[in-house]
Amino acid sequence: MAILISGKEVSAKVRADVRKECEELKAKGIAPGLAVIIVGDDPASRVYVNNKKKACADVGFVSEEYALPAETTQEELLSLIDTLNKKDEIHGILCQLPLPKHLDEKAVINAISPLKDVDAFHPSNVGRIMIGDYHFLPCTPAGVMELIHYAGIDVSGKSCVVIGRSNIVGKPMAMLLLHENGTVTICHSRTKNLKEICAAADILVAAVGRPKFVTVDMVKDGAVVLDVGINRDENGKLCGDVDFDSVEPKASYITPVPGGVGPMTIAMLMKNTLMAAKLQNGLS
Ligand code: L34
Repeated sequence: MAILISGKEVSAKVRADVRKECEELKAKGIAPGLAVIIVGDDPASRVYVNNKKKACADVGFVSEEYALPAETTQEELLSLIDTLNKKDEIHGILCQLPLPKHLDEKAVINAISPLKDVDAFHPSNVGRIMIGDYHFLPCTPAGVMELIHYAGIDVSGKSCVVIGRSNIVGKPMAMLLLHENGTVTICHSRTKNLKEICAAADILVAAVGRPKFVTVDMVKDGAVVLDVGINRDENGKLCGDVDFDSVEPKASYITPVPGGVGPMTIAMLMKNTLMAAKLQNGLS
């Protein structure tokens, strides 16, 4: 029986810390502000953006939502980002991904001022993470690390396997584990012997985006299993990348979906926005 690492619980603690610091900033006349841009009407993105707005209200941030129609042009989107880059009351800018196909995600990410880039997706922030000299960490991998710390798990010297190599999760996740002296392997769609590599992991992070992809035969006895996936199963029910029911008895620690990494992504966004407000006011 694994110990469940609750993202609900840990995210509430992170948010409580942010709330307290936000009050202190407000006493100095600084009200942290986050702008969230959502283009089109993807229902999952809508849920995540709503959760972000609620979190802002919960910690005391000002939040602005820019809900743009699916037909928005690249020029219109870049022009909005330019306005927000120059707006003093806005410290963090986030453009919810994925964008409709006709829009150029890379150009949009590049347009956000690195100082307001609370996703840490801008190449300059990505580079800073690579060399370990950063202000912002990408929210999802940072949230996974927070869960690992909260559970009291020491990464140093452990065999860590990340399944998935996206710029948003897999690659930075591997880097953060490496920073804590893990011995890190990244697996992906071309990996040979995926099962054997995963089954040797002390710490296994699943970020593939395929429902119940990680089965019990891929997990070592007593492994720590962190599930980044948010999928729908054959019955339309929310599920992770890990086949929770079969893996849970074999793992030492495991995160649930929902209520695991998802709420942490949002809590870390609050932390980054607070940091952005401090940075832009010469306080950090
Ligand atoms: N720019 N785009 C940008 N930044 C991000 O950090 C994200 N991400 C991912 C998708 N696109 C993004 C998110 O916000 C994924 N993500 C995200 C955020 C919140 C939740 C899940 C993913 C979340 O709230 N999950 C809940 C359940 C939500 C539900 O009911 O569907 C959970 O308990 O896991």
